Amino acid sequence: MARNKYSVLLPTYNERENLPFIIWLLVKHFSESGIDYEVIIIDDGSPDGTLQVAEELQRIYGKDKIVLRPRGQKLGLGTAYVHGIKHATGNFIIIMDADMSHHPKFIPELIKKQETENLDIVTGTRYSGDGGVFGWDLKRKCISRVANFITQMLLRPGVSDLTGSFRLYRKEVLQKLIDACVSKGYVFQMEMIVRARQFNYTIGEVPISFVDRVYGESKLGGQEIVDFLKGILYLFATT
Ligand SMILES: Nc1nc2c(ncn2[C@@H]2O[C@H](COP(=O)(O)OP(=O)(O)OP(=O)(O)O)[C@@H](O)[C@H]2O)c(=O)[nH]1
Ligand SMILES: *[C@@H]1O[C@H](CO)[C@@H](O)[C@H](O)[C@H]1NC(C)=O
Ligand SMILES: [Mg+2]
Repeated sequence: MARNKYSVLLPTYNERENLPFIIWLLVKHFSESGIDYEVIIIDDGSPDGTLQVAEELQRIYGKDKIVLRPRGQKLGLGTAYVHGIKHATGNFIIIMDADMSHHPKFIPELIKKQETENLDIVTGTRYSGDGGVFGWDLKRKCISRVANFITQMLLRPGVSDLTGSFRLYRKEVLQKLIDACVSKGYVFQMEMIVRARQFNYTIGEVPISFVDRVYGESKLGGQEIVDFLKGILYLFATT
């Protein structure tokens, strides 16, 4: 059997402080478990100089491990994945945030789950087993819980964490889902799982602990919540 290769898609926008640490952890956990990998950094013209930090990291860890696919301006997360997957050479794709909310130590667990059950998708979940959220204030915890609850009621996706974005996909599965998904922003991660159910892909879950960003700014505001509700209703109406 051919050996698997894992391409990590790492979108960045103003992650200068976080990037060296997340890359160091990724390299550490991949090399310790003897897993073949590459990290594709998709920086959207961050004004804080994230790209220069990424270039330095590429010099340290090598061009085969750290791949840079920058874009000139902030074009959004959804299209960052579309852009990144085009350059991925692995047969599996891992999607995660670069702000240290998603710890690379969970990656071997996602991979093991995929291998033992031969799954199409494995998603990190904050809402079952040992999973959890750290560093969020009560307001944000409530918003996240309520959003998840509403979605569970309306869409019955059979997955406990819909808005999380720490996931492992077979490459061709992710490509099909990206082609099928229409929503943007926060709803995107949720639509991916809802569509995956429609296509009858097999999905597994691994409990993860999610830690709020220490460096950099959060953007969750009233407009995001309104967009999110609109997105759920759209999915409810069309699936
Ligand atoms: N390439 C690219 N990356 C982005 C863009 N927006 C956000 N990101 C990155 O996508 C990941 C998730 O974004 P976050 O800002 O952490 O979103 P969040 O986790 O919902 O919110 P906070 O962590 O509270 O700010 C991070 O690695 C960001 O740097 C974008 O427009 N383009
Ligand atoms: C998924 O499975 C259901 C039930 O077995 C079936 O009716 C449906 O046609 C399948 N959908 C696809 C896209 O294969
Ligand atoms: Mg974040």
